[in-house]
Amino acid sequence: MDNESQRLAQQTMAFVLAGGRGSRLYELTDIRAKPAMYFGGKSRIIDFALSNAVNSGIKRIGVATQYKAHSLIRHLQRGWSFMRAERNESLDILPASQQQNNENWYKGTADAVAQNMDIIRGYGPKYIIILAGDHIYKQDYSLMIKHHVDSGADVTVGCIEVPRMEAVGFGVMKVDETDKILDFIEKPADPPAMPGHPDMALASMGIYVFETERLCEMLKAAEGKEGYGHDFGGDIIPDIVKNGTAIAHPFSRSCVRSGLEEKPYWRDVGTVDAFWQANVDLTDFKPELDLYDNTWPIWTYSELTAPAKFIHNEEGRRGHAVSSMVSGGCIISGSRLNRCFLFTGVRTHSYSELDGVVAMPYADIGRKARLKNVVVDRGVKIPEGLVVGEDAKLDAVRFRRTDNGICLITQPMIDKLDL
Ligand code: ADQ
Ligand code: ADP
Repeated sequence: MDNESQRLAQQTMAFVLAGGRGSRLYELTDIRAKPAMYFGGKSRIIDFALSNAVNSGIKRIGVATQYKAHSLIRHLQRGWSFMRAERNESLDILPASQQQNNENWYKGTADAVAQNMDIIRGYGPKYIIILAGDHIYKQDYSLMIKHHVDSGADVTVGCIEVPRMEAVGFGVMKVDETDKILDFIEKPADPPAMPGHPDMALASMGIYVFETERLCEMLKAAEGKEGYGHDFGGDIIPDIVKNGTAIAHPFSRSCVRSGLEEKPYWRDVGTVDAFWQANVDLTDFKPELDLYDNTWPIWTYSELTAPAKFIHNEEGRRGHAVSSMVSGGCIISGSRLNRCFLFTGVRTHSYSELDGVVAMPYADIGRKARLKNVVVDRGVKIPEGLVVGEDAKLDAVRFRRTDNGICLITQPMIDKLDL
């Protein structure tokens, strides 16, 4: 980070959009917003965007919450209170107006910013970086802010190359050799390919840098327009591409990588399959994401726990785990684990066999259970002898089984079983 980009980061406020539901995670987001989902043992998904902001030198952060915000707000209060006013730091939690059970409090992502403009301007940031609270990646935003300032554009949009068919869920852009965005289509049914790469498309990461006053004017001007959907990807960005200057900032220019990481890492863990895969991938011999990189820490709320414990049971059966990650407070008693990811405080009891299990905090795996390729929600008590992952038909009836054969198990699903 050079001095210039550091100085710009200090003049910037990060505004994190954390209100979305993440409906493709099904029951996992019934009680919590997607940004509050656990990821990688200790953290929640939102910790990645927030840590990137802090590690980039940004001192002002606002988090807009909306859908099922309780777990998220509690996490932010517990884990992020180290931001101190005495050091000119702040983390403001900005819930949509307090009506309950109404999913339209903020009309869209741009409205979430517009409604909080007074609070943002109160801090006087010259620049604002809009972030989504639901991706896993490490990025030095100060380099992107510098790119924005150097180019003099109205907006700078973070972008990444994705397989063309996956781009249907993203904003897709066409750029020239100076990074100017020539065309931007939100969620196209048939995403345009990148020149020379027929299988790839250039997708928006949903990260935008603006000059604050300029954004304020644009949001005000948009209000009067017919058909305004209050969305950055659907309205504001395409409008700037047509009537102003929008610049694309390739993720590869500001992603943070340790010696271990070969490629830039950016994941949307918005489906049960993607969530399972991204966690299990971390147990690889050489994972694509380095969680052990002390130079770019992922800050979080960490419960006080005793160390993980591996024990023989009374009959001498060993408890062991290979190619697995086991968080604090876990007790592996007389069970065998392979390719598993256990979050805080998980218990596995004697003679249980676990392969490809992602178990959220305080899950409890009963004796003689056999689980293969599952996600177990927080605190679920898996009964003695339960077998999952060996009979696709039965699993599909009992649990939420994906086309790729991953089963999501929650406590209500267990309670309904007739064992
Ligand atoms: P989407 O993925 O559809 O597209 P969107 O639903 O707009 O994302 O949500 C973006 C972020 O804002 C998410 O973090 C979500 O949690 C949050 N959010 C959504 N509605 C909100 C609200 N009313 N209040 C507060 N927060 C809210 C966007 C862009 C695409 C881009 C992808 C990249 O529109 O162009 O490609 O993100 O993931
Ligand atoms: P099993 O695996 O046979 O079902 P348990 O899970 O009841 O057995 O306990 C196995 C062992 O785990 C206990 O004998 C003890 O050593 C250890 N253990 C269980 N709970 C705790 C705890 N709260 N603190 C420390 N060790 C514990």
